[in-house]
Amino acid sequence: MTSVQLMMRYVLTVVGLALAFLLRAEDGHRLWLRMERNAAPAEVRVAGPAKKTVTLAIAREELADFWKGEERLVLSVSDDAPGRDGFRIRRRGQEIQLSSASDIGVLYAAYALLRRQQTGQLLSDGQTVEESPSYDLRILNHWDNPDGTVERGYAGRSIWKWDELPGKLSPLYREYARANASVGINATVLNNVNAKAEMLSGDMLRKVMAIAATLRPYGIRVFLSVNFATPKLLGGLPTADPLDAEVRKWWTGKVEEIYRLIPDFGGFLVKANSEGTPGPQDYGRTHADGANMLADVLAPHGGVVMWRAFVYQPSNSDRACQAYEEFVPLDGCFRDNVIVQVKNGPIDFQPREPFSPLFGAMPHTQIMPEFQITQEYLGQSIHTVFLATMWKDCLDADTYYDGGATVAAVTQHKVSEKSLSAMAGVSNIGDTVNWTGNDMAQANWYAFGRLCWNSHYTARQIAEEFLQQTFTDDERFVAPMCQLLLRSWNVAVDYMMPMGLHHIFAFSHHYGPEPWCNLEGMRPDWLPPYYHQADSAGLGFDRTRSGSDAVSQYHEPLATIYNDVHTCPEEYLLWFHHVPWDFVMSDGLTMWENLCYTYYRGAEEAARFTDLWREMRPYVDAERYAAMLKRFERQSKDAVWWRDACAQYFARFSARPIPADCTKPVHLLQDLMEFHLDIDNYTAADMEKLP
Ligand code: GCV
Repeated sequence: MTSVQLMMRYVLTVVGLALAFLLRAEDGHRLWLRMERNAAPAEVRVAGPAKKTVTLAIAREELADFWKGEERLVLSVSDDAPGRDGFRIRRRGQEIQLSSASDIGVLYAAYALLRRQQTGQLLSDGQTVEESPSYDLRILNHWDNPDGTVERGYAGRSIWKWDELPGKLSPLYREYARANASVGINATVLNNVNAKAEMLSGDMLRKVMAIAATLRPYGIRVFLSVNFATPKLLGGLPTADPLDAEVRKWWTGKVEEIYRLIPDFGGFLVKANSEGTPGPQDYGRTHADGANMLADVLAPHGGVVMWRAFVYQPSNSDRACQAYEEFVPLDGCFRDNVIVQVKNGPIDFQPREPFSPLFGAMPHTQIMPEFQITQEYLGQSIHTVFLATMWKDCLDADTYYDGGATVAAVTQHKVSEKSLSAMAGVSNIGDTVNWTGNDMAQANWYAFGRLCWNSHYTARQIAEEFLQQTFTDDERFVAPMCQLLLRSWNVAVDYMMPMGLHHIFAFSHHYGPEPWCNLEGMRPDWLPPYYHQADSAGLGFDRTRSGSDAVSQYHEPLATIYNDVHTCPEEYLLWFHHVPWDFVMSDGLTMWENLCYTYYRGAEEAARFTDLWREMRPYVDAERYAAMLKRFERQSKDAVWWRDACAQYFARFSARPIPADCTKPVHLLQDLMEFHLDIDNYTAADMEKLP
């Protein structure tokens, strides 16, 4: 570096430091709701008869506190305004009217107006905006346990403080409700799908009641995950058989008890006969028998059953095929208040999966998508991976049902007679001060809500408005960071599992690579070699018609497109095919060369993320800047770890060298294979232990 360059770097650093000092320190707790409170309240009036609800009072207060415009605001609940949580905002001269058929719709309108203020999209005179949500139920799934731990949680402990409830209400509950309402989320499942029977004890239900009361004014209904064997485990019955009269009676009594405490209780989420959980199959019954029994008990109270389709057994059948095989024969057998909850891909929230073939395969059943906001398989709370891009990829995918219908259209019942629609996201929230561990991971909570509200929003639009509200509206920050967020999913896929590779993670905690992991005595479908199938001939899982035939679960023309190695989209190549190492891809390079180059490209791009973040220093407060820098640095090291592990490990099978123009690996394969990360609940200190 020349002395001029050194001087420039020094000057830039000093300027950066001075600017960062001037920016108020922030801990990320305010999320995207960083409006400054007015010194004097804005003029807000509630019109019409429904003046008194707490929800309307909140809407009024939010606007009085934070609306900066000159206009008077008039809120009203009226029958001629949009229903189903929708709203209308109309500007007439110096008055802005916010109306809806419900008070919660008015609250959503208030947050929409404040968002417009924050993102510079003010209404012109005469302009009217109308919105209504894409999905009826916009629901977070917490995998929080009664002991305060969070399964796949990377942001501290659970925000639900069961020990203190119902006597003490943490201020977090109200803040959580407000943040969710601000993006239109209207339901939450408080506890883990791997549910403990004790969740339904009288004591716990009184605690749930206290949370429900805090969330209610913000339009959020509470649901619980239930253990299917609760009548046995808690009720002392000899069986949990859904067709047993005593079992049904037990559930009826329990549900009545719940509704006495929580009149607007949402219903149950059930993980049954999946990964060892109990379920109706334990008694020779079907998923429909189990779901319908609970649905019948909940129906008189207006409750709903969300029954998960995440099922697979250690059988000879391809894991990717099993949910479809079990559920499609049950199409049309579920009650109207049952929704079958389907993970976006056929395996398990992998970095990239094709959409689950169940979307578009059960036209007589309400189906809802389940996405994972918490980044179990995407670098947890260390890596920055903006998931709206991935979720859009799924929602916009054409299932080819009935000649053509996207996953969004199918699940919003645009092409069937069904009515109740829902979308679930597995929460990334914990009690750490910035809620999600990684400040940028707040974008995924935000994006989930925004996409439930309107599945047509683009990932770019969501990224921009998140950045503007959560950090700054300075274009010098928003434009490059938006680019980074939009690239981040593809980059992570490139350095972890390109071209359709999947599930080659370290065992159990799923942080970091272990494509070699082959623990003796373990279920094969929990081990990476089951998925990558590397051998001297090639790489990838043969799901073609001559393999596991998973391709046939898709409607034509997809089945044929996926089945042919020459037409299969290259991002899914190794998902559907066992591909020879020398197979020539569309860029003229072999599969092996492409694999190596993609790993290297991913690692290079991850390193550039860190450089870019350094350039963002003048625009970000010191605290969040430093916390994110640490994470970006770790992410780029992890990308090299992934690259070196996978390229060198697969080279053992390909018997081909890593292309000469790729730099030398930083790590020796042997060292990486001997490294074992021991993490249960990730803390920042664990970052120091990684390769
Ligand atoms: C809640 C994967 C995760 C589990 C999770 C399960 C599920 O297997 O690793 O932690 O359990 O999915 O979605 O039920």
